[in-house]
Amino acid sequence: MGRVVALLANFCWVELDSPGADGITRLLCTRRTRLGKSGLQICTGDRVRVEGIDWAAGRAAVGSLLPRQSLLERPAVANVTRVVVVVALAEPELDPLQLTRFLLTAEATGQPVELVFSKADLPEPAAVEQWCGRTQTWGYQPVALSTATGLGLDALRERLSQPGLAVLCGPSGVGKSSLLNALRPELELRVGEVSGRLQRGRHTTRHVELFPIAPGALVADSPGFNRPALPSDPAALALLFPELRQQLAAVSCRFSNCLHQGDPGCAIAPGWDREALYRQCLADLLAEAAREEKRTATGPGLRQRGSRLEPRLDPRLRQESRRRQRQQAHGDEPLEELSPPGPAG
Ligand SMILES: Nc1nc2c(ncn2[C@@H]2O[C@H](COP(=O)(O)OP(=O)(O)O)[C@@H](O)[C@H]2O)c(=O)[nH]1
Ligand SMILES: [Mg+2]
Ligand SMILES: [Zn+2]
Repeated sequence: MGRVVALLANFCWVELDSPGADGITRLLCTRRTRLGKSGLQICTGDRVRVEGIDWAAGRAAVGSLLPRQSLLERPAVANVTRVVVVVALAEPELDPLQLTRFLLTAEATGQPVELVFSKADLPEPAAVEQWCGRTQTWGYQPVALSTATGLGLDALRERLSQPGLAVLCGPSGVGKSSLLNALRPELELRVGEVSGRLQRGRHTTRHVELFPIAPGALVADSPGFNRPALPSDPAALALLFPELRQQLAAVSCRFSNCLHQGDPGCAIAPGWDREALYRQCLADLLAEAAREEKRTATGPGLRQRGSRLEPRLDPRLRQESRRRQRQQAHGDEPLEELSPPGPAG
């Protein structure tokens, strides 16, 4: 038994629950892209049984996957017990809508969510206070932190040292890798470029890697991305806002499918801080759902282009996919480089 701590193209590293022959704790395992009848893909964080162990070579194969307790969708990490959303107070400028989308993805795991404001050395102290106070009204207990001055590091280390699996997520460039380095100086993750390093080499991955920071406590650094997806069910959105969740637990709306936009009989009084952000997310989610419906209704058409067949795209979809490509080209961090398969080092 063990846990997948890093994924490579066709392999994964599995950290064993208890050391095997010669004290080996980590095995390089082959994996099928999909496991058995379930069709599930292995994620970082998955608990697995390994088989066919070759202790001398440090190799094995993933035999089966244990049921997941939770799943963070992006970055894909299974069995997360805490999600840490990291946004910078400056450089890059804090965008409340982007922060909200990260918080929603985090809340969707059903696990405790921590909010970290990084680069607290950059803005005026009043601005730090203002963001902390504001997000407290959202239902969070934020930590303002600076790896430059050391502010807030002990507070965060304490929260992350409990047994479990915490994932750092947030936009690129906010200081996630710097933060993990500061919590674990011996790590030396590459700052300002890519996170994660097992050995040198040219295997690429877009996946996450897990690092122990205290006994039983793992923290995942993840490659940044800038626009997390929204849930697909509009009625589920409100429950991902802690300030609404709390009110709705006490009083329910007159209509069970209420989208809480201030209609008569709605339990949510207008004028709350994230109301505009909530409505923006709701509008984006409905637009995405409409696009999806249109796509599936039309079906996957093909068109002839030169000698090739290529998928026929709705012009709006085409724009969307160009936007995605741009986002991938500029917004996301570069691919991580990982080692070629070899003995664990
Ligand atoms: N001023 C300041 N800069 C920071 C801080 N933490 C990280 N940085 C800088 O922010 C940039 C991005 O950091 P990195 O850790 O790679 O961010 P990541 O993309 O979220 O992993 C680097 O140039 C860091 O030196 C901080 O606390 N204060
Ligand atoms: Mg990084
Ligand atoms: Zn309502």
